[in-house]
Amino acid sequence: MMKIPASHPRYKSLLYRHRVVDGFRKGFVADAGLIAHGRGEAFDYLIGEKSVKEAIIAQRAAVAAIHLSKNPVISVNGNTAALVPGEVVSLAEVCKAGIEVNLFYRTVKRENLIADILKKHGASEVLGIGDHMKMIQGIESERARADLKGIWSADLVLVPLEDGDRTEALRKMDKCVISIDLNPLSRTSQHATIPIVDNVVRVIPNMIEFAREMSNWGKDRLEETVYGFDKENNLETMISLMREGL
Ligand code: PTJ
Repeated sequence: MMKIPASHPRYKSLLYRHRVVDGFRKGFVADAGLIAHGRGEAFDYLIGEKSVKEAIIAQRAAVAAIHLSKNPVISVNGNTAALVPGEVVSLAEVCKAGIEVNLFYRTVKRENLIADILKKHGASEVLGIGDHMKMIQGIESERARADLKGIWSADLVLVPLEDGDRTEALRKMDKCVISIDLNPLSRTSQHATIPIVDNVVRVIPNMIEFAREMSNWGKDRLEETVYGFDKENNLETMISLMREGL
């Protein structure tokens, strides 16, 4: 990976950009993943590249929902594997969630590379690999694949950085969908049960912290946090903040 001088004023942004480029060169980030990352950078700029209050509220509601769920699964694609592989494994551990590889531009090679990365970061089991998958109705792409032990039977799915064809289908299956997408207007953000409009590189570490904090909370307090979340208001505020940012 290219060495970026730590003194560079945009060090962090460049570091993450190069992680995605490096992932593309190694063959596990899709070429379109580079474009997706650039789009994310632009939205992030508009919110000051920080987790704003509304994003934190969404993240806390998301963690409370995960703690209340019976079979939560974190879906991992190429960009997520490049940006926050270790953090995803830690979050899954704290929340007792499954980890499943799920790709839009699926190839077996990419799938296996991503599973290896997650295992190298400590994942004991990575779902979504192999030929024993069910196909989710209403999705034309390879994203329809769902592991019987994972997304297929999950009551909650966390979907970081996704194109817009799956969230609606998962909602139709009565699953709670938590999205992480910097675009508040995307179909994913609009259709998710709890959309988090923030950068995945900040969201996952925040969620780990909140998950630890809430680990001994009772059902009532967790439910209060989930039901207190106002999705429409949250998304509208995020859009206003971006407008102001412009
Ligand atoms: O690895 P694959 O094959 O599953 O493909 C992954 C990509 C991301 C290429 C695929 O899902 C795709 O084409 O996604 P889109 O339609 O470009 O949507 C990605 C969304 O994530 C966009 O709304 C971006 O603004 C947003 N985004 C990009 N980077 C980040 C992000 N959101 C949060 N954090 C980011 N770092």
